[in-house]
Formats: sequence, structure tokens, C-alpha cells
Amino acid sequence: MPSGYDCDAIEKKWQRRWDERRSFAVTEDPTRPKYYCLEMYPYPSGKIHMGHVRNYSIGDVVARYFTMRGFNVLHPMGWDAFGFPAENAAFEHGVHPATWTKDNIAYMRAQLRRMGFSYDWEREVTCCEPDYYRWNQWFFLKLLERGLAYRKKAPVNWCERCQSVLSNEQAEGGVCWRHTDTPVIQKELEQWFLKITAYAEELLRDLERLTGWPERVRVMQRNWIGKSVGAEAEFSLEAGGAIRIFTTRPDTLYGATFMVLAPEHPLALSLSAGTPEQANVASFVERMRRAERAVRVDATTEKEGVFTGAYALNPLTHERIPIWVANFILMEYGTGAIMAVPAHDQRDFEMARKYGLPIRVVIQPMGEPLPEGDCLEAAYEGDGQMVNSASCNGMSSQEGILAVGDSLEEQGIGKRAVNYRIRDWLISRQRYWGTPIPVIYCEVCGVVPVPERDLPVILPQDVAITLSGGSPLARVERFVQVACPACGRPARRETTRRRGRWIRPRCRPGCPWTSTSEGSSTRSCISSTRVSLPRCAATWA
Ligand code: ANZ
Ligand code: ZN
Ligand code: ZN
Repeated sequence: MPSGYDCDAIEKKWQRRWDERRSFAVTEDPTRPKYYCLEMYPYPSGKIHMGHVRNYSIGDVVARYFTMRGFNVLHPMGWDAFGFPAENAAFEHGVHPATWTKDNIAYMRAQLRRMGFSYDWEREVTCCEPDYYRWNQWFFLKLLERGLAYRKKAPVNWCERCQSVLSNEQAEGGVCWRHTDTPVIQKELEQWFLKITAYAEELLRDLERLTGWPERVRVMQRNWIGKSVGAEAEFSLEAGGAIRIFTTRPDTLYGATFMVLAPEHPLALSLSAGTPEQANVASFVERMRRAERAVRVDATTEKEGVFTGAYALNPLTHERIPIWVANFILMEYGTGAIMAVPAHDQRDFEMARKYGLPIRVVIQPMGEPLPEGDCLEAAYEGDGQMVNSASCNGMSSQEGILAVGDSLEEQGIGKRAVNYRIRDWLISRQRYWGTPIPVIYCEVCGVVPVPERDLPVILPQDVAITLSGGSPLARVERFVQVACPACGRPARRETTRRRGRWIRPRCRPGCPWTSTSEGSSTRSCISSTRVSLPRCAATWA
């Protein structure tokens, strides 16, 4: 017996045998039970790393196990081959993203083959090839048809010097990765979204069916969906009009002693117009536009705000309450405005203490003496019995939540409401290396989907790759100019492209769920869509 394991000889021999026999090639076979073993396709970053080896070894064991048990196992492999690193490499080394990507694929495929994984290589797919991305485009058209793909304005990270959109990674620390002396600003652009929020309730409900999943992962998913039940209410403005807020605690409405708007809220600037606060508000809003969001919403970040000079009326007490703008309110959640209840919300409490705003206790902890607002050391965020709440006095929080919701509804100034943290998925990118979005803009017909028979919309190859100045595709006139499929007039193609992969925005610094995802250098966090960190931290620690 020779000493040691001669991997070169043994593995080559068997791999050759598997190849000759097409051992892992599968075709439909109704006589055998099916098994589909799919692992996440790698991003062709250059070389296979140990993370890939671990991941794909696990999949390989599963596939072989089911094969041995007589299943007809489909075990495919492919390449998640669109993405920003290819463009970056092209820019740095002067290679075309397609060349860079294909070279990497060839190298990594050879490495995976040497590992002897049981893939059916005859079914290999590469998502930057038209025969693959035409289906991507076909899906997009189906989603568009059903109203599940739509356009709306949304803020993006923007560098004035690059004249282009930056990913969260490229905007780290609030400055441009290429111009570290240039602050990144938030700019509103028309973008494409997929309406995943339409499935929030279904996703949440069906988590119950994933009984084989670790509870930790299910909690993570639940937090990502982030369902909150409460109410929406209108606070009328002294100057006419109203501000809508979302609250999970309508039972504390009698304790709302001020309001707070997100700096991006359309009323932030207009309410202060003509008041002595105008300049103050404008400079605060501008500063917040430049502030890093993760830091802005971190529970430990100091609460910072400015008075708008305007007042609203508390709909139940009819008291006149001041309207502020502050860093910890985000425009994308709820309505971008809150009623502040400093006695029962810690963020509001910190803000009230800092700026000397009134604090009124309206919930008494069960079986404990009534605390005085002035003596509180922190907000009491739990449930209890309603006090200082007129006709609701004595009700439990649970009763109050319903009663106040109903009373708002009767008065026509609110209703019970549900809010989700999950956001629609922003898929457009002002870059080159991705699936072209199959849409045409016509001055007469508006947004016209590319007819199915014209798919795929091919990504042109001879493009000058620049990292600045907007989408490189927009400068390829041959690509951009097209006849409108509806009326035949000259029209223009969509030039933002579909993001290559799902890159989730980053969570706050140091979040335990920030991890480096397999096969890419993108740090992503499942909790990143959360804005209120206390619950995130509590459930996730
Ligand atoms: C008044 C109130 C009183 C609140 C109270 C809480 C406790 P979750 O549970 O995470 O959904 N809020 C609403 N919109 C916001 C925004 N755009 N940015 C930051 N905070 C926002 O949180 C819902 C609560 O977060 C809402 O309920 C609101 O504060 C705040 F004793 O309203 B609450
Ligand atoms: Zn820049
Ligand atoms: Zn037309």
C-alpha cells in the first residue's frame, strides 16, 4: 500500500471516468423521483476561495447522497456574472468587462472541475450572456405588465464630481471613494423598482411553513419584513393643511407634545418659509442630506433637531404643538413624520430633554405609582394604563390602541394602519455591465415595453467604460436610438441597467449581522432595511 493519498492520480482518474460516462448529466426521467440541488452561483471575481469550497462541498455531498438513493438529481452550476467589479477592473486595467468576466469564469470553472463536484456542466448558465438575460428581460416585462415593476423618484448617493450614482460601498464615510474630499449628497432620480412589498404579508405568513429552518434565521427574516401594527393620524396645521403620521402607539396620542419631520420631508422647508427659523432649517436639512444614514439612525447617535417655526394641533387634546425636524426620522418609513411622545419613546425623550420640550406621562405602568414627567430618567416604553387621556383614562394600552384608532376614524382624521419595513427593491443602476431594461421612452407614447418578439435587448460591447458621468450606455447612440414599438416615431432606450445582483444596503457599523457574502466582497446585512435600532439590537443580539 503506497503511503498517503495520491490525489493527483486518484482524482484525475475518477474525474475522467465521470466525464466519459457523463455521470452527472441529467435528462427528464418520469420513472424516478426528482431532486433539484441548487447552490448560490458564484460571482466570477477571479479565483475560487475557501468559502466557495466549503459551500459547494456541502451541496456536492447532498447531491451525491440523493443520487445514491436513486433520485434523478439536477445539480447545475452557473455564473452570477454581472456586477460592478467587472467595470471597475475594466477601468483600472483597460480590459473590457466581458473579457475580464469570461477570463475569470474560465479560470474558476477549471478550479471547480478539479474539485470534482458533481455538476451537470452541460447546463452551465452565465447571466451576462444574451441567451440567459433574455429571460431576465422577459420576467421584467411580465412584472411590468402586472404593475409589479414601476418607476418612481428615489434618493441615490450622488457625487457631483463623478456626476454619477454611487453604491453604498462607494459612499462609505459620506465621501466619494474616488474623491475623498467630495461629500456624497442624496439626489432624487427616477428609478425602477420591483414591488416586493406586495408580498410582505405572504412572506411573513409562509415563514411559519419553514419548520426546518433555524429560529434565528426566521427571526432575521421576520425583522427584515418588519410588520408594525398601529394607526395613521392627521395633525392639522395652524396655517392650513395637515401632517400625516404613523404610530404604533395610538394609545399615547394624548402625550404627543411636539411633532418631528424627516429632513427630507417636503414640509420641512416650506413650513419654515418666512419664519425666523428659515435659514436655520435650511442649513440643517442640507447638513442631513450629507450625513451618513446608518449613523443618523443609530440609537446611540445624539438626537439633533431644529424648530420649524410652525405649529400643529394635537387631534385629541387640540393643543398647539411645535413642529421640529430631526436626524432620527427617516423619510422612507411610515409617512416620514411622527408625533413625538417623549414620556414613552426614548428617542423623543432624549430630544425633549435636550431642547426643553414638554414631557407628559400618559401611560402608567401597571401596579406602579404614576411617574412625573419632570423626574423621568428615561421613557417608559411598555404597556400600562392610560392616564391624562380624557375619556380614555383607565383603559389598558391594548384597549386604547383600538379605541384611539376608532376615534380617529370616526372623526375622519385617521385609521388603523399596518406598516412594513421591507422596501420595494430598487433595481436600476446608472452603470454599464448589467441586463438592459427592456423599455423604450417615446415622447408621444411614454414608457413603452420592448415587445417580447424583440428580446433579447443586447447589451452593446463597444462602449467606452468610464466610472463617472452617468451610464456609459447613454452615450452609445446606436443603442439608444430606436423606433417606438407603438407608433414608430424616433424614441430612446432605457439606459440604466438592471442591477447584476442583489446587493443589500449596509446596516449600521458594527451590526452583528453584517457579513461578507460568499463570492463577493460586498458586505451585506439582512437587517439593513431597519430604521429603528432598539428592536433590531434587542432581537438580534
Ligand atoms: C408615537 C409613539 C409613542 C411611538 C410611543 C412609539 C412609542 P416600529 O415599531 O419600528 O414600526 N416612527 C414612525 N415613523 C418613523 C420614521 N419615519 N422615522 C423614525 N421613526 C419613526 O416604530 C414605529 C414608531 O417609530 C412610531 O410610533 C413612531 O413613533 C416612530 F410611546 O409614534 B411612535
Ligand atoms: Zn466622485
Ligand atoms: Zn410612440
